[in-house]
Amino acid sequence: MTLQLLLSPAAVSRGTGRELGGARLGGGAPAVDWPEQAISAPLLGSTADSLRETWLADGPVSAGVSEGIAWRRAGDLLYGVVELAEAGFAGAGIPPLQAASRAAYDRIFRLLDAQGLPCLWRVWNYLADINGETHGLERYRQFNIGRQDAFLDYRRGTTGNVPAACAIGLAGGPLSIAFLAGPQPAVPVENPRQVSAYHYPAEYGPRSPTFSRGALVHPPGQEILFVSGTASIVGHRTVHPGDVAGQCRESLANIAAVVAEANRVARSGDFSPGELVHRVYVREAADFPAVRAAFAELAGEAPGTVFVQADICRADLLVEIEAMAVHPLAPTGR
Ligand code: 3EB
Repeated sequence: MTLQLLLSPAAVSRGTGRELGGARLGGGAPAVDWPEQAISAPLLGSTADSLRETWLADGPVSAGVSEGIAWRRAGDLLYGVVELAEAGFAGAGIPPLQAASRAAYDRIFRLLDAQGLPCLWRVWNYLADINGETHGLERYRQFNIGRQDAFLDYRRGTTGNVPAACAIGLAGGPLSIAFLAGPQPAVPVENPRQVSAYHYPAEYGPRSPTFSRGALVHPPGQEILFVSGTASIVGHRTVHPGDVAGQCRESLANIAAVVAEANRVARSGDFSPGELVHRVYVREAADFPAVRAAFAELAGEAPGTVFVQADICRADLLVEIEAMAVHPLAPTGR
């Protein structure tokens, strides 16, 4: 059961029955019948108003809805999307976003256990007003508490073997979490230039974020590299505050470091920067020309790159970049 990532105009919405799931970026596109994460954020430099990213399986898919998670399964691969309105979690004496985050991950872990596919490989997290403060705490930090609580609830480690991820702020909307899971653990990858996020010191919040810098995952016959959302952080500190081009270059240097680390353990041969598909989040639309220029300097044409206007999880971060690539794997290897 192999996977293929398809980028298409969102106007194309008829399924073939082989869609595992995906994401819709931008606004105002028709609904589809596979789990699709709505990322309502303006596309930058795109002729289309919206784009669709779809994971296609090469065999039959089954589908279900479990505790509000819309999911599809192909062989031993599972993709799901859960959206939770925070209002439904008010009144418990803890910040609603924190409660919703814990509930969302608790539900995901129950689904994975029920499906016998316990390993969370890659998670895409989106929340409204990520840098806003309520209950005396920045909302991203509330999310981190709820997420970590769920990992602890289900006796999952909160360091080391944790999924690749991104956590991005949108203008509004529910907490939205999409995920890809499988039967065997991902091979986590860290970045020697950065403190692991799960070891960030307390100055970034009472609980560290639970994600790895990257992950190698292995659908049968494939190796996929996921590079998590990557920002202008060296050690644990933001570098180049106020300099969006500098932040973009530093983010790409961090991605190069993650790819180099991944290549130490990759089973399918080296991943090269040129084969990565990037998603670039830019905080201020006005910074887009500078980001595009700095990105092109280092990454060249990079077909498949999508630029999106969205908020980053630290107020001083102006850009964040995630990336992925798919390799075939020789039949003998696993
Ligand atoms: C950082 O390196 C930037 O909380 O899941 C990047 C990727 C970031 C994932 C997450 C946060 C997350 O700390 C922010």
